[in-house]
Amino acid sequence: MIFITYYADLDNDSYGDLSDIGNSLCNDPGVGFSINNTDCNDGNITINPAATESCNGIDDNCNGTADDGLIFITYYADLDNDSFGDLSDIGNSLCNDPGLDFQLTILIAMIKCNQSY
Ligand SMILES: [Ca+2]
Ligand SMILES: [Ca+2]
Ligand SMILES: [Ca+2]
Ligand SMILES: [Ca+2]
Repeated sequence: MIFITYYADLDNDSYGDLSDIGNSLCNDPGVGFSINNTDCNDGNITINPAATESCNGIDDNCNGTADDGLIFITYYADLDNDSFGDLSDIGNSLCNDPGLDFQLTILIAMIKCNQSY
């Protein structure tokens, strides 16, 4: 008899639940189980070690860090939408473009000193 340790894989992404201690079985339990336990979110099929990290504040690829490997740019509030960021804003480092109301260039932010114009 060959016993293999199987781990619950509830989302069926082929990666077992990281928190599962596993069951040593001599028969393949089939769907819903995996021989690894590397899935950091076994309730979401798009989150597993093979996933591509996307900008969402979540650790998609289960390497322990959210949004790692993505390009972060510092954006500054631009409430009057004149494309010059607020000089007094300390800025936000973001991996996605927040759109209008923000401007990304620190040099431009330094030039603009009055957001009411
Ligand atoms: Ca899984
Ligand atoms: Ca998963
Ligand atoms: Ca990650
Ligand atoms: Ca992410």
